[in-house]
Amino acid sequence: MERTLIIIKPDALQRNLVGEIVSRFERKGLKIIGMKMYELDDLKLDEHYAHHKDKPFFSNLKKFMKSSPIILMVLQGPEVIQACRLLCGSTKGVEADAGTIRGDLAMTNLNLVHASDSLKTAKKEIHLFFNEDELFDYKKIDSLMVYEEGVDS
Ligand code: FUP
Repeated sequence: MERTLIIIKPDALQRNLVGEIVSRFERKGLKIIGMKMYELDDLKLDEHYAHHKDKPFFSNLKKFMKSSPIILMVLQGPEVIQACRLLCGSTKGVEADAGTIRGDLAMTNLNLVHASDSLKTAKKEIHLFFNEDELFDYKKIDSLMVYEEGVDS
């Protein structure tokens, strides 16, 4: 079953938007199978943002991501990666569509939330932050309506 990693970033904690952001994913009908508060360090950030390590914004990005704790979530379900990317909106807040988390709540690249961008990345990112025993297997009673059929997830 498809899984994705969501990071609720330091600006969301500072701006009291954690509940608002979690609620956007919940209202969509997505299933939370893991969730925890976490403090990032250089080692994890170098791995998580390895593809950005030569970018000019890399050191500021790392500083920002370490500026307070974050919330990590794993969501699971059919097409959950695409659903979460669309809910988040494009990278820079001012350019993100209204109705998305970033489009409604952010202006800049301090954009409140991260969502994995592909199956391969999701697998890698979840493995970086969660042990399998921190991910929970349970039935969600609304899946019949959210997915138009009873999915076994
Ligand atoms: P996204 O996939 O939308 O989360 O964005 P990227 O993976 O391209 O970028 C990761 C993070 O780097 C963004 F959330 C914000 C930061 N960033 C900048 O600070 N400046 C940039 O020009 C691009 C990204």
